[in-house]
Amino acid sequence: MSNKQRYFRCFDGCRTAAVNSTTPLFRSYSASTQLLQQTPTLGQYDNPSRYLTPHPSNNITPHIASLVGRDLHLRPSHPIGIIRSKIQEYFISLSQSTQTNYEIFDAEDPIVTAQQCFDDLLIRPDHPGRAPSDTYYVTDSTLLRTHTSAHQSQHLRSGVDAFLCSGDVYRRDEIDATHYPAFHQMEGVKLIDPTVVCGENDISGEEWLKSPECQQVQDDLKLTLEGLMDHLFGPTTQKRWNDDYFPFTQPSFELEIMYEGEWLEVLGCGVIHEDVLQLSNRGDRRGWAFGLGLERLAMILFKIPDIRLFWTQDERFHSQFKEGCIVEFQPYSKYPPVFKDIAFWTSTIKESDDEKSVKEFVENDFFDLVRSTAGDLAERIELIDSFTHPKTGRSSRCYRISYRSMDRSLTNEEIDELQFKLRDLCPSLGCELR
Ligand code: FA5
Ligand code: MG
Repeated sequence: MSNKQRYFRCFDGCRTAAVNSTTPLFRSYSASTQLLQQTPTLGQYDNPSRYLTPHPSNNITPHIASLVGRDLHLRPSHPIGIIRSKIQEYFISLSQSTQTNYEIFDAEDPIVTAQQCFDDLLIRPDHPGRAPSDTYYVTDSTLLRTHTSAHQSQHLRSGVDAFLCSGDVYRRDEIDATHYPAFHQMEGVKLIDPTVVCGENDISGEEWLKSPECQQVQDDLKLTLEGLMDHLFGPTTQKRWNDDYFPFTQPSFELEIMYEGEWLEVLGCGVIHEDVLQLSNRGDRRGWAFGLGLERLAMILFKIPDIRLFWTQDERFHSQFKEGCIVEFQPYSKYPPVFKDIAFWTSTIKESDDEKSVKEFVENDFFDLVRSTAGDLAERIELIDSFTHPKTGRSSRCYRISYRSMDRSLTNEEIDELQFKLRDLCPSLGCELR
C-alpha cells in the first residue's frame, strides 16, 4: 500500500473500543471481523516547512502551516474524530443491505495538484475558487486542498467503486464563529451496480439527465443521505433538499436539516458528471458523490458554539469528550471580547515617474493578515463602514475586529500591541491607514 491509507473492514459493524491514543494511532477491531486494516499515523503531515516554500506563488501563512497535520479527524476522542467514526459506522452498516463496500481513505496528503482539485472536476481555469485570493497555493501547480472532492478522480481511476474520504481542507475566507480557514470534510462516492445503471454505449447528455436511470441514482443518493441524517440526529429530524450547482455533479443538491428552529446546510452532493467519470476512465459507469462539513455537524451535535474551539489545546475542552459518545459541550468560560477598529484607504497612490500605480485590495488578504498577527484571538471581523471619496475616487473601509480568548481574559495592552502590529503591516497590502 502506497502513501494512501486504506482500511478495509469487515462489514458486521462490530468494532472494539480499544484505541491507543498515542502516536501512531492504532484502531483495533474485534477478532470476529476478518479484518484488514491499515493504520494512519497521526501527525504524518505535521511539518510546516512542507507548506512554507519560497515559491513566488506561495501564499500560505505560518499560522495555516501550523494547522496542517493536526489530524483532528483521526483523534478518537475529538468531536471531529467522533463524528467521522459515527458516519463511517453508518456506511459500514449499510454494506450488508446494499451490497456496497465503502473503502475508507482518511490520511491522504492535504497537498494536491490543481489538476486534482479543479481540472479533474471540470472547474474551469477562470473559476473564482481557484484564485490565490481564495486558495492557499504551495507552488503554482500545488495547493492545500479546498475540498475532499480533490481525491474523487484518483480513487475512481484506480478502480475503487465506493469510498469515503475524510480530511482537513483549507480556504481563505471570512472570520467569524462558523468560518475558519481550516475545516474538515468527508467525501462519499458510490458507483451504481452496472447491471442496474451503466454509462457507455448508453444514453448521455440531456437524454441521460431526463432518464429514469438518472432518477434512480438521485433516489439512491437521497435515501442514503437521509438515512445518515437519521443516524446522526434521530429519525424525527426534518430535512429538505434544495437544488445546488457544482461543476462536477449534475444534477446537484444541498441538504439542510432543521436544528433548533433553523435550516442548516450540512452537505453538497449530486450525480457524478459523466465527463468526470470519462476523465477517470470510468465512463462505463454512473454514480453519486457527496461532501459534508464535519465541523458543521459537530457544532450541532455537540452544541459547540465557536469553530475555533475545535483547535484549542485546552484540557477543559478535551476532557469533555470520549470516543463514541455524543455529549453536550459545557462552556467553561465566556471571557469578554475586546473590540478594535481599523480604517484605511484600500489603495496607496505612488507617484513614480509620472506613473500612478495602484495595488488592488483583496479582502481575504486582510483577513489572513489579522490571523497571522493575532492567531485564534481574532474572533470576528466585520466591515462596519465603507465609502468612496467623491473627489479622489479612493475607497475607504473600516473594520471592527473582536478579539477574544477561549481560555483567559485579554488585557487592553496586549490587544493594543497586536493592533499596532497590524497597523504597521497594512501598507504591505497596498492600504494607507486613515
Ligand atoms: C463542496 O466543497 C463540494 N466539494 C461538495 C460536493 C462533493 C458536492 C461531492 C458534490 C459532490 P461546499 O463548498 O458547499 O461544497 O462545502 C460542502 C460542505 O462543507 C458545506 O455543506 C458545509 O457543511 C461545509 N463547509 C463549507 N464551507 C465551510 C466553512 N468555511 N467552514 C465550515 N464548514 C464549511
Ligand atoms: Mg454549499
